[in-house]
Amino acid sequence: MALNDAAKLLGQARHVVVFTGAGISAESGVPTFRDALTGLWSRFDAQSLATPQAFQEDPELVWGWYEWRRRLVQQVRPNHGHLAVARLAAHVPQLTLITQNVDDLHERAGSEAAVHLHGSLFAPRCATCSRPTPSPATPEQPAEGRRIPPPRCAHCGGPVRPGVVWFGEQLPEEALFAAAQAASQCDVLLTVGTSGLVYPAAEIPRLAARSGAAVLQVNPEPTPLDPIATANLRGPAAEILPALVS
Ligand code: BV8
Ligand code: ZN
Repeated sequence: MALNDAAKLLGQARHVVVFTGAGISAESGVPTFRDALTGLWSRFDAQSLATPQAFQEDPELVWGWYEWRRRLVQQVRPNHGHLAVARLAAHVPQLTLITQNVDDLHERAGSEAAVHLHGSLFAPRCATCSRPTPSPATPEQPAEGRRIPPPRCAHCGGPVRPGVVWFGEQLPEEALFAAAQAASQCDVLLTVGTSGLVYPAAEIPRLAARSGAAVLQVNPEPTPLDPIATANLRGPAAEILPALVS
C-alpha cells in the first residue's frame, strides 16, 4: 500500500490508535533503547540494567544512567514525527496515543493524555514507600557513565528510583487496560518506531490486528510486526508521518 492510500485510510478512520516506540524519538537525538547504552555503559545491555536487580546491586550506576537519559531528553526537542502525531488528533474523530517511551517528547509536541506503558523519566518515586519525589534539579548533563547516588525519600529515607517499568515488573494496570481497550476498538492502528519485541506492550498492535483494525507500520527496518501490518511504510518517522498527516 502506498503512502497516499495509507493517508486516505487514516483520514477515513473513526478511531485511530498511535502506538510508538523509541524510534519516534531517534531523530530528536534520543538513542533508541537498543542503542541507549553507549560509551561507558556499552559493557551492559539495556535489559540487564533496566531491572530492579541492577538497581538493588548498584543504585548509583543505574540512577546515573537514568539521570543521563533524563538530562539528554531535557536538552532535545520533539521532531516532525511527534508534531505530526499531535496534529493527527485534530484530524480524526478519536485518537488514542499509546507510547512505550519514557521521554516527554509527545507531551512537548502538544499530544494530550499519552498512555505511558513503561512509565516516565520524569516521575521518580521512593523505592521503599513509593511516594512520588520531585526530579532532582541536576544543573548540568552528568558525564556519560557517571555514577550518581540516588536522592533519599524525604518521607522515609528510602532510595529514590526512576519512575519507569523495569524488566520483570508489571506494567501500570490502568495504562495497560486503556491500551488494550483502545486497540480492540480502533479501526486503524499506526505503529511507529518499535521493534515489537517487548511484552506485553508488543501485544497491542497484534490485538488491534486480531480485532480487525488495519495496522500501518512506520519503521526503516523490518520488524516481527511486518506480517500483521496492512502496510509497511519503510522510512524514518520524521519523514513518513508528516506525509501521512496533511
Ligand atoms: C513483565 C522502560 C512480567 C525502562 C522498558 C524473562 C524475565 C522477565 C521478564 C521476561 C522474560 N522474558 C520475557 C519477559 C517479558 C519482558 C520482555 O518482553 N522481554 C523481552 C526482551 C523478550 N517484559 C517485561 O519484563 C515486562 N514486564 O513482563 O512483567 C510479570 C508478570 C507477572 C508479575 C510480575 C511481572 C516489562 C517490560 C518493560 C521494560 N521497560 N522501558 C527504560 O526505558 O529504561 S522496555 C524498553 O524496550 C522501551 O521502553 C521499549 O518499550 C522497549 C522496546 O524498545 P523499542 O521502543 O521498540 O525500541 P528499540 O530500541 O527496541 O527499537 C527501536 C525501533 O525503532 C527499531 O525497530 C528501529 O528500526 C526503529 N527506528 C530507528 N530509527 C527510527 C525508527 N523508526 C522510525 N523512525 C526512525 N527514525
Ligand atoms: Zn519513601
